[in-house]
Amino acid sequence: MKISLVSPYSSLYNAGLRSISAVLKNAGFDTRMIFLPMPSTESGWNISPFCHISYPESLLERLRVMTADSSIIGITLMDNYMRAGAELSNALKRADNFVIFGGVFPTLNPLKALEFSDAACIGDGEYAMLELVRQIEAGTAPGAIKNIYFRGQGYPELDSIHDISSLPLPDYGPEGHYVYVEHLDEIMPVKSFEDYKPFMAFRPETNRDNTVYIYRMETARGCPDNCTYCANNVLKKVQSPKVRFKSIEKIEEEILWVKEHFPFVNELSIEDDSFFARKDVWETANLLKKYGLPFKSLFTPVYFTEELTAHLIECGMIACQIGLQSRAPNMETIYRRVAINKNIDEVLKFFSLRHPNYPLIIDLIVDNPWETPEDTLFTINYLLDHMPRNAMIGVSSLVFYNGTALCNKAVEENLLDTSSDYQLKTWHWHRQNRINYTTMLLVMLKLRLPRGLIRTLASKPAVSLLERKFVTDRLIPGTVRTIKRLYKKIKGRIADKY
Ligand code: B12
Ligand code: SF4
Repeated sequence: MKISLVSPYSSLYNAGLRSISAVLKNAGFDTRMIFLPMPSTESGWNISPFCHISYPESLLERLRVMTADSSIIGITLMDNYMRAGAELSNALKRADNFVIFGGVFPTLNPLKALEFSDAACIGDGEYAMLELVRQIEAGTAPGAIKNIYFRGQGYPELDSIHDISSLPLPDYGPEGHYVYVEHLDEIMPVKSFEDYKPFMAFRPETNRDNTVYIYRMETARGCPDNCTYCANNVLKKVQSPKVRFKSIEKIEEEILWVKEHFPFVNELSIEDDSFFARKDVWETANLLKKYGLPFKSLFTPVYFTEELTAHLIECGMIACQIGLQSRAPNMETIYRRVAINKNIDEVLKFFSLRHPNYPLIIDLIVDNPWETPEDTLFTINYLLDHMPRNAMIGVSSLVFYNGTALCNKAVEENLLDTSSDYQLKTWHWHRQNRINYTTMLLVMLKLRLPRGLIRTLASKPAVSLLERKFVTDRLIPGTVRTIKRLYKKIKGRIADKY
């Protein structure tokens, strides 16, 4: 029996779907994996405030042909891919096949997911999918499977995989793997591991002689913390309240596999929500050092210590990303980050004094309806005073995820229109209909404009003059859109010329 597993994500990483495929293959089933990265529809240069990921009919037709032999079609989805999932399901659903959605979107929005699919997988999918495949192969009407919410039936009993080290390594094919190549408008078979090269290259156009090839990997699932806006808020309830760590041996097994099959990989990106929170993070770093693979990771201020960070850098941590989101006391409370932001002073001091040029990325959230201009100014002034010279900031627009504490608060206070497709709101600050003046100050900081200038523009009189409806709803978004249109035109002309 054939099973097609489809991913619409722009990154080919897909730890979840690859893990499911590996488990099915180990049990003797025949899977096909189809990756449909469409970076252009997700590009920051677009101007829509929603994630409009949609497919040309020609692509859908090719997919219909490719999946005609499949009894089951599994599609992985984050919220922003909801429409993509609906389009794929509408195109590929037949009377004699079964379409199942999995990933964060159906986990958080099962009823919405069931509008477009036969079933929604809640949380871990490996063994749920295996049981589904077995039942369908046996010719019985599938039902009563842990983690699977069948349309027309009730919410399922839940289960999660306690020992994630027991899972096989992710399935990278190449047999039976296909990737949509947007500029060719073609779904190409992956013929060798070498074919992954362009998809693992980091900014290939700017790094011609010294391309960085990144392998993304998970060493854990989950996060020890529980911020009110984060999907983990729900995942902790339906998946696992505790972080599940892979053993050092399992991590080593994956690294050895990568070295053998992707010898061109020269960097790792550790995708764990909070790498510094690993109990054996020290030893894990030693392992990465042993194999000479520089790495990037994410962390939360509360897990910072000088010794640990110095050790990680010594072991090859060449960049890291830290969640701050806001430094304003009100916002830290609203986000439930009072305790976990607590070491941020030490973090910034450490990098300012010891590694002023280190590529540290500080993540911030904007467009929070409870945040006042004063709150944002508090964060801006804090960063102006403490941020290391060459640190970068990531500015994301708040998206409400169904079932999170912050989303519930917004619904209770009538701040969110739940009849709209709010799941599709983009996180790009520059694609919003309204862009606050204070957001622009953060952007100036991101662009590393002189801090003296930003301080002047962040003065109270400047903010009270410019944080006004005409500026935030028309002037700034209008200017941003014009810049984007001009950029697209110039880019188009350059492309025509060469
Ligand atoms: C790695 C990661 C990424 C990577 C790789 C994504 C990829 N292609 O795989 C990158 C960095 C590219 C990325 C980008 C983004 N991400 Co991200 N990312 C993650 C992260 C940290 C881990 C995901 C992961 O690999 N988990 C491990 C695997 C094994 O678990 P899994 O994917 O959930 O899969 C399991 C189940 O869900 C299920 N399942 C999954 N698919 C399917 C399919 C079927 C058929 C079935 C049956 C089951 C099933 O079974 C799997 C195995 O058990 C999560 C955080 C988290 N806690 O999940 C955020 C997360 C998924 N990302 C998130 C977001 C918002 C984004 C961005 C939209 C925004 C941003 N500002 O970064 C972008 C989107 C980029 C884009 N182009 O659209 C949110 C999604 C929220 C939501 N409600 O949709 C999360 C949950 C972070 C958060 N804390 O809120 N991300
Ligand atoms: S620390 Fe990050 S990943 Fe963990 S709950 Fe908070 S936002 Fe989510």
